[in-house]
Amino acid sequence: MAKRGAFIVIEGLDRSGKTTQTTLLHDRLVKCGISVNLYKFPDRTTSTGKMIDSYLRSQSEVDDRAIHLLFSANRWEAAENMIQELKSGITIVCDRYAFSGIAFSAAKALPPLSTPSPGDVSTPAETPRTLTYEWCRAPDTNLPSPDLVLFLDVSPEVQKSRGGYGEERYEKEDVQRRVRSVFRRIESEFHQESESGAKTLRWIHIDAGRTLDEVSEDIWSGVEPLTGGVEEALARLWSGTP
Ligand code: Z5A
Ligand code: MG
Repeated sequence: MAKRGAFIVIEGLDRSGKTTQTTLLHDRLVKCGISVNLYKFPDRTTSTGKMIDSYLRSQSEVDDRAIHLLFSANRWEAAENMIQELKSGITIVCDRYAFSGIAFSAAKALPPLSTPSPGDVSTPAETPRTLTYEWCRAPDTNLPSPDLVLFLDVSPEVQKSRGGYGEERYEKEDVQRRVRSVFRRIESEFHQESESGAKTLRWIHIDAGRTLDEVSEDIWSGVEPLTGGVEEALARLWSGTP
């Protein structure tokens, strides 16, 4: 039977180099003669994406639950195309996915890890308790599951030193620390599942505070085994999760 394309997601903290590395990876795969398409979430070009873009630039206010569902809808509207491409043998490299969705929304309901700075819009006092981890995960259940997640980790100091940081809504140190703690939970749950023998996606944690080339090489070590395609059927996210 013909193999399907691999589904590879690059996730991570803000300014960790996701967009830079997805582009470098895409170009490297093309050079190897692999048929590959690039996706990025949020896709700000669609009608849901335009609402998300306006919210992220603080040009509009949207209820925390409604914006969470819009981010998820932005993925669902691309899902069928992604599935068809993967089945036809095209590899997909994706810049952020459902894990960012959970991390940024569930972080809003966590207590601040430091004294909130003036203008911090997402302190729990203003945030509905309904934004639990489980609630945030639910709308993305059954989306196509990546085969591999490459998680780029950077310290708050490195984030601040990188271009353009601080322009959008969530780019504040306390928000980023809470986001990091939710990402840790997601990562540890996938590790626990794979240790218990469950078939799950592979999650690789990468120190993205190093040079572009060092990070690219770590990414390539994870991706290279998938360049020949994937035999297993495409799995769905959290479909077996209680
Ligand atoms: N969000 C959400 O709430 N819910 C969801 O479901 C999803 C997203 C999918 C916008 O995302 C926001 O949406 C984001 C999460 C939330 N919130 N925040 N904050 P976005 O993906 O559109 O965000 P972005 O504008 O692309 O920024 P980014 O992703 O944070 O940046 P990045 O892609 O990780 O980094 P980069 O653009 O590749 O690099 C940043 C700079 O660092 C640039 O000048 C590079 O040249 C430099 N760079 C990169 N790597 C290196 C190394 N290794 N060394 C030195 N310099 C480097
Ligand atoms: Mg980016």
